[in-house]
Amino acid sequence: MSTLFIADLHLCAQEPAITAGFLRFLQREAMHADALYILGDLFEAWIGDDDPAPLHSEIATALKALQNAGVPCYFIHGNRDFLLGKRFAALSGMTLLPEAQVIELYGRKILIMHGDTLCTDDRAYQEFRQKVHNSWIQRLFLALPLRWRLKIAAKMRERSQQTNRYKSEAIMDVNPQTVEQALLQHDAHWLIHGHTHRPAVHNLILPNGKAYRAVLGAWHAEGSMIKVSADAIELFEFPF
Ligand code: LP5
Ligand code: MN
Repeated sequence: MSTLFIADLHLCAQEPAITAGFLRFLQREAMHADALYILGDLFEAWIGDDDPAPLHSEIATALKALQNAGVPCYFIHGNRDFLLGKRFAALSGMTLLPEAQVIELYGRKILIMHGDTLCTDDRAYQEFRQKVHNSWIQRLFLALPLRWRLKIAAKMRERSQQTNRYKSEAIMDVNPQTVEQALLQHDAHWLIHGHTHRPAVHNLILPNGKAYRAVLGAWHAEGSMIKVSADAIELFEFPF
């Protein structure tokens, strides 16, 4: 048996093929797993659990079916869906996890995160993140009418795409020292994350021995998943 990890599907109404691919993945793969971990940016943008977008109930129903089939599903927020809340978690049967979580699978301790907090060279992002993770700012935002929230989110997406054009690729990747600190702090030798959209398994040498950083790919023309079993931790790209 195995446990599956995915991230960065960026589901939205404009990409129905990815949504269809995800629904097939749930049916064909996840249904037969010990558990499914979704490590953030499941959605392109999340402006509150009260958003009546049909996609949200479609995904909640499919995820709930997974739980009803006995496959637990866990969720770590990404930088696009950090407002996904208890109401959607209950509807979908997902268990919300903190931004960094150590799990033990088949005798291995694995640190899981979305990955954006590892990109510490991107100071502008880290400052932005601090602001939008302020509980009062979030409460204020969620109290706004939905149409205002849609406009603000669109503006944020636009500004992000604009600023990203002028950022170096290196700045938008993880900082190696930050990765090492995270692994040492959590006493783990495996790290699985998403966010950077740079799928790979990296070998690391820590002061206390070998370690591995496994990065999930974003879902575009293909899906990406990491499969953890008693024998191996493998990264897969697959047609959905
Ligand atoms: O997301 P992506 O891949 O483009 O880039 C990310 C970082 N950008 C972000 C911003 C998100 O895209 C915005 C999503 C909004 C949806 C949810 C709305 C919830 C609102 C909640 C309010 C409480 O995460 C980007 C990183 C990149 O990853 C790589 O790591 O570089 O970081 C940035 O672009 C941050 C910029 O440097 C600064 C952004 C300033 C945005 C200011 C918004 C002002 C508009 C407000 C209108 C009222
Ligand atoms: Mn992300």
